[in-house]
Amino acid sequence: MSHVPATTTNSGAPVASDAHALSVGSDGPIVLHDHYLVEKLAQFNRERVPERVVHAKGGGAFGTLRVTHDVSAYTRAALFQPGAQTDLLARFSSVAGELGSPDTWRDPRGFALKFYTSEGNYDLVGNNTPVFFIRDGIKFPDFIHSQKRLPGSHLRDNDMQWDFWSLSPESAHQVTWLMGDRGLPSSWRHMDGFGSHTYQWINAAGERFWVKYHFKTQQGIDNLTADEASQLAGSDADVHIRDLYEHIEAGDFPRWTLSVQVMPYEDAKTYRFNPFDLTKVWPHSDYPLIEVGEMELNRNPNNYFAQIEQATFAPSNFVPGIAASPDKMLLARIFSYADAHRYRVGTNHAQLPVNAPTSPVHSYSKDGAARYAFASAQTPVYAPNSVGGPAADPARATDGSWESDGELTRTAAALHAQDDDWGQAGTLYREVFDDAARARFLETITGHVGGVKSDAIRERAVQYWANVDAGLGAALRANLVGAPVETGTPATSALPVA
Ligand code: HDE
Repeated sequence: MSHVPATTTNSGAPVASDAHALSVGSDGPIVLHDHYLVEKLAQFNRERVPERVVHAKGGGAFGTLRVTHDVSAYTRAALFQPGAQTDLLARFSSVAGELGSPDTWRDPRGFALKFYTSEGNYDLVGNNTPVFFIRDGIKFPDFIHSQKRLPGSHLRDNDMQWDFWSLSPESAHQVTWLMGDRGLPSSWRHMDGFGSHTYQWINAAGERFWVKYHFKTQQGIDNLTADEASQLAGSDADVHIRDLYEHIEAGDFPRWTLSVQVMPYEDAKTYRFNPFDLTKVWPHSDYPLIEVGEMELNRNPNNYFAQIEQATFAPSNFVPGIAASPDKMLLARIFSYADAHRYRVGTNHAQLPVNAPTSPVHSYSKDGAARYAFASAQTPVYAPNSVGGPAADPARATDGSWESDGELTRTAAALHAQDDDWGQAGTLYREVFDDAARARFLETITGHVGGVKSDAIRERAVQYWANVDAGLGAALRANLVGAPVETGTPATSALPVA
């Protein structure tokens, strides 16, 4: 018989049985001091951590970023230096669905990356779309509430979703992306990834640049039809998790080409629209893609819960040479994610192996639940100190900076000539979609808006699309005349959230 290890308790002591609780006689009462029975049942009750409040359903893998081009003129970040190779973790996700929901619901897809760099972890937490629904983080909880479930019935509701969108015109660009073909990628391997926000890069001379990240799939873009997505939602809710895992197991490693758009620091002041507005893209004709390197995913997790469910990605995890920008959404996220991790995984989430940096940690944080790593007994727990403790080094760290002035205010003035909400959505619809894509798009929004029960909200939604493109609005209105009001949108047409 092959030698199998003896079963033990969590404390390592061998156990007598996994089949029989300790009882008085074979059919008598069980005894409370059967601590192994208690341990199994109590541990079972505590197997879950709170799921992510958005992006709950996902999967991921480990891999490598390999820099193939020289962008050191723009950043001194170690991971982006010529020839650098950096290990990484990627997690892809849908947004609206809870942990057990189908991978193929129409939705943006999370594209979260954690780079284990020599200067600390760098997290780039993006989506498969270059823009987003809103441009001020204060709206995010309300937006998500409107896209999820009614408080009474716990059901999704097209009226709630379109009420929010039609009252938030800044959402038009992202909703156009979403209702288009890119809302139903055929797998995580066949979609692009974006940092979405504008970030700041700082080079070795301290010069600052604004950048946007693009991860172009080398597998090619491939999308599902609404019917395919709907069928898969019923037949294989985990189709994307399965696809990624099995391709990596088979040695068919997915790759993406990383490029950046670089805007000179001073250009931002006179650009024709706010370059930090997350609902807009920078036309490549203004700032072409500059190739940086290649991302490959080549190692599956050994344990999904420990390495994917407990993975904590944070936009606040910057490294020297990379910093934030005046993008209000990015600045709100810099607070939110680390807060979510302390709540969801625990105070010392960054000490879990999947979240721990490969570079040394010399922080003055101490104690806290499940504290695992700690400094030597000789290391002081306070700064400043005269006993050789770690000292902050402004020359190495980069907080990033930019000029800013004006009264504190709660407004969103359109300060640039093209700070509008409809232009780029219309360009996407008219110039990027081809005829077939436009036809599918019209069919999709007809289905979604057709599911709105309120005449007033439906009318506002038609006007929303007419603002994007007059012909589109007219075609939608024509389709809706006499259209049956759907009693409930099918799974794949369940509206997305961010
Ligand atoms: Fe998120 N987002 N988000 N989001 N987001 C979370 O963090 C949040 C936004 C994105 O695989 C949460 O750990 C705020 C934009 C991804 O673990 C939470 C705002 C983009 C993931 C959170 C946004 C994203 C999250 C939920 C508005 C693309 C999954 C649980 C200011 C650029 C990461 C958690 C993973 C997860 C907050 C908007 C992408 C609640 C406040 C914009 C890929 O902290």
